Amino acid sequence: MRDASSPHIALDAVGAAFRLPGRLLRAVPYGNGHINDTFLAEYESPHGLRRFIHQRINDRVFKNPPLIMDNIARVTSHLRQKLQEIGSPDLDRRTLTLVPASDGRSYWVDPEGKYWRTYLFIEGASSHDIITHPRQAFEVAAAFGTFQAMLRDLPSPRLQETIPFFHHTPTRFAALERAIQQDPCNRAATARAEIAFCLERKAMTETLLTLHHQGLIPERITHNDTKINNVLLDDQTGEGVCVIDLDTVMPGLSLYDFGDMVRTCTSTTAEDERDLSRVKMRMELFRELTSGYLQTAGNSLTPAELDHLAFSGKLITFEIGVRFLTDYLLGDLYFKTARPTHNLDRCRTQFALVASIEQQEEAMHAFVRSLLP
Ligand code: ADP
Ligand code: GN1
Ligand code: MG
Repeated sequence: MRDASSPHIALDAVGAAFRLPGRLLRAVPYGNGHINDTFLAEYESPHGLRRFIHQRINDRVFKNPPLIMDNIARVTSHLRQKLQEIGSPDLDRRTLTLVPASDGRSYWVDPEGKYWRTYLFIEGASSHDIITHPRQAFEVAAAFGTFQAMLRDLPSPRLQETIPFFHHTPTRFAALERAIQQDPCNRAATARAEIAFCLERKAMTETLLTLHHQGLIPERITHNDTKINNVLLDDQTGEGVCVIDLDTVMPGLSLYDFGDMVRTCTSTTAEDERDLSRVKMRMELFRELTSGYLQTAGNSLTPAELDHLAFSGKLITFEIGVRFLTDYLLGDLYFKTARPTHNLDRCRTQFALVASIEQQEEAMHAFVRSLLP
């Protein structure tokens, strides 16, 4: 189990490495991300209190942090330019803004060789782990849909792949099969039902890639981690303000993004809910989500993409469940966990949602069709 709080980190040294105003007052671990170590830091500046996010990049997950930072710098400056062009009043809240390190680079390497970056803290907005109002599903989807639309004309070269085969479902499935076979922690016996659930559904893992190879689903610039808490919603209006967590922005399929929104925005339960009777795909939330996505990214979607919106929810929920199960079998090496069976619990929640989507997939699909001209 990885410890998220890391008490020995000297955040004053981190702060000193970036071009920040004034003196560090305090810094605390922040947010519920599963990957990076995130801190909210307050500085006393000549203009009053200023807040920033310091983030230590997880180098087990991201093997080449400078490559990620190169993508993020290109993406955020493109977004800023697009926002400027449309006269957006709120530039510092509508896209992440990197604070440069003292040497002008977008990151700093600490004496242990760990990579750090700093963002302006986005004030007056919050990330949510659970949907509490249907409108939030619309706002999350509209934010990711707008993000995708604004990146359509990102100047070349192609973005770099920060994690190769990230959403390549057959590769994820093969990793699970290896973990089952090797069973290094003798945990497979405790997950027999979940393993059987996976093996029965292997066939669906190829579907999107086949369509892509047939030329029916194009490569796009996608976010690839479109879970609900990677969008900040305005605290006053509830509007989707800013898409965050840009480490996995890279070439991908739009259905990866829509699918992960279905996973995290159509059930009112947490990702690790243990009462599986509560885990349900709620049609009302799917309707909001689909409307938000089609209103912002819909124009550019091909018929095959539109035809697979409902399916993508099932596939990506299944894929993330497969990843949680794999990590459980391997001894919790990848995702941060808070208890010994945390990854197994998360996997069970995903598979309960997959089962719920299977029961409603035809109705979801019919709703998508009803929105099309
Ligand atoms: P991880 O990759 O670990 O998920 P994130 O980049 O998503 O890390 O950050 C973790 C959390 O920190 C987010 O869910 C969000 O709550 C918060 N956060 C990150 N960046 C900002 C920011 N610039 N302004 C406000 N909150 C932020
Ligand atoms: C991780 O970083 P975070 O917590 O937003 C993971 C996603 C998973 C998600 C499951 C780089 O997202 O792929 O879908 O957990 N990010 C990475 O909650 O692996
Ligand atoms: Mg995140």
